[in-house]
Amino acid sequence: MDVKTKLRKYFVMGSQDCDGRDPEEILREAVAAGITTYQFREKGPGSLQGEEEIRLGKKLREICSENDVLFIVNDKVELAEMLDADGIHVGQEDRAVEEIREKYPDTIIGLSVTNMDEVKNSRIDLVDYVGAGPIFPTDTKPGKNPTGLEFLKDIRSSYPELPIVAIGGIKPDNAQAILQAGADGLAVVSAITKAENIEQAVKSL
Ligand code: TZP
Ligand code: MG
Repeated sequence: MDVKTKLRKYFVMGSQDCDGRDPEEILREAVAAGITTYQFREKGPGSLQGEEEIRLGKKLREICSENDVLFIVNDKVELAEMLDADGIHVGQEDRAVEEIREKYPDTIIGLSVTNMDEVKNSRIDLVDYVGAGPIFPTDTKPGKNPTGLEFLKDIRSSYPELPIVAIGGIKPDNAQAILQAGADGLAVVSAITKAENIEQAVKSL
């Protein structure tokens, strides 16, 4: 399966997103229901750091390996190497894509973009996909203005072949519109972590 196909159902989660539930259990349920990529993102209030983060990362990495789910690490390049991740996802303020690509010729690199200027000013030629958003308002990562679906259409028309993963406020009821606007994949946090029924949530994305 190529990377674009693997990005289709992209679950982003750290322990801080789990409201006290076991992240391992949530990931297992999501994997069983059909997610194709998982991003390990320990970030913000309540997140694990250091040894605890590594310990959890190893367990989650193993769940992905056993189930043929791509395992991507957010921001932390050294952690990604230590966990033998399939890829690294960085934002505009994180480690430069050039530097990561030079050191890891074969890793999957994802880059966050929040507007067309960022897309045009980034080394799109060096990344495997862009994470575009927040598309809709979200409480999970407040502070950025939602782009709306137009952003996906704009990226798609400028870069017909570029894998695009949409993120931010994505729920089963807006999933189809997002795919129709040009996204190849749907990245979600709360649509899964806060779902009453994880299986049903994943299946309807
Ligand atoms: N980056 C842009 S929006 C976002 C991230 C990590 C959070 C998305 O969370 P949710 O709960 O799927 O809206
Ligand atoms: Mg980042």
